[in-house]
Amino acid sequence: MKISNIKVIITCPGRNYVLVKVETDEGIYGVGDATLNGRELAVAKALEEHIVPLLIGKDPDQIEDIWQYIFRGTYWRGGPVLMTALAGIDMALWDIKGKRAGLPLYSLLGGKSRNKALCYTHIAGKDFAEVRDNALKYIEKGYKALRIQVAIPGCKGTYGVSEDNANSLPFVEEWEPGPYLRTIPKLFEYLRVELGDELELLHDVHERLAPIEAKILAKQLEPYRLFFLEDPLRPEHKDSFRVLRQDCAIPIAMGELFSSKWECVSLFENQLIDFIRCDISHIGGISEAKKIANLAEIYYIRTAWHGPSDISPIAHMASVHLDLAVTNFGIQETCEFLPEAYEVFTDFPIFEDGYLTVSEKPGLGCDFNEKTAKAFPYKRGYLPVARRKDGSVQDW
Ligand code: GCO
Ligand code: MG
Repeated sequence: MKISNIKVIITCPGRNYVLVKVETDEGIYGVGDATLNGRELAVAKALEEHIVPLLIGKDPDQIEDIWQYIFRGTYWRGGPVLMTALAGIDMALWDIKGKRAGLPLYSLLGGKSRNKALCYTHIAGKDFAEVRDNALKYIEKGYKALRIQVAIPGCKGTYGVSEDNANSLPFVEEWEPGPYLRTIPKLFEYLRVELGDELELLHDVHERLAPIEAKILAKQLEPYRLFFLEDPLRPEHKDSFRVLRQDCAIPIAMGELFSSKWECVSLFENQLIDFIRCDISHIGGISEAKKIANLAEIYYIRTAWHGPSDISPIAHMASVHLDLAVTNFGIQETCEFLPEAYEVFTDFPIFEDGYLTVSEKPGLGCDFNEKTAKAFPYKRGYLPVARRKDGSVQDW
């Protein structure tokens, strides 16, 4: 079997997605997700101009060799754009392998370690009462775990709380650590009273704090028993996690900004995090994610793959296959897709009573309709930018 053609399709069924379709001379094809929010065209060009020409004529069964060839066979390598491009190819190759074998991906990864994957989704609100009301709606749907964000008083626009953004240029949020640090512990104190002890609560700091600020927050959140505190710090200086870790009993999750397994090593070896949250679409795909999960297993660190709505259902399916297969699974982030997405994609992870599963279809078990994908053309879009009240740029 040989790779005969690779299509890169950019579609916007409510959100922009970059989809990869690897075709073979025997008619079997595989699909992958190469979406990088706000940088979609950069990934698409990297694929079309630099990566696809290398792969025509190659044997799609040789996933590891193709991965190494794209990553190590070139001098300039790594980073989010190239690793997202590589992820799109890697997923499509695993999809082909599964279809050839007639087996779902989880089976190729060693089979099921569990029958279903505990998941969480995002809840936000303009004030505490709105957060509670939204949480109750999702508890009603069956969710056992929720990631909670709230608008910060005095700050225009807050991470996790949606804002209308009519023009396509970045919305400018205002953000200040002081009000944030005063608000969040009170929010979780309120939620434990209002929602009880059983619900698993999570919070995403989104890398906005300095090390000592993160530590102050983590200490104050200890009594509310978070499932994890996500991305308290930026990934650039991993030693800062020691500040946070010392004398603080709160599970820490990290990894959505990572592009490779090497970024995980010092956090694992020094046991500075408890959950690894890489995005399968941004770290080079299923092959790299499996290696990361195996490295994490040594330290009893569990997986919590990134699963927001800005990656496509294809990547979400890949994540759930891994969740079912790896022994050190922790939790899976999930989202509700917009109705237009159901016109483009054939399958989505199956949600039932707070858990996710996948169908028994071979490979990833998700396809997309090229014709309808093309009917939703790319729309330029940016993530917001955050500034302090004095006008200076803040990490987003
Ligand atoms: C998460 C992430 C997302 C990001 C988004 C940016 O935990 O799901 O932090 O909410 O903001 O993926 O593109
Ligand atoms: Mg996050």
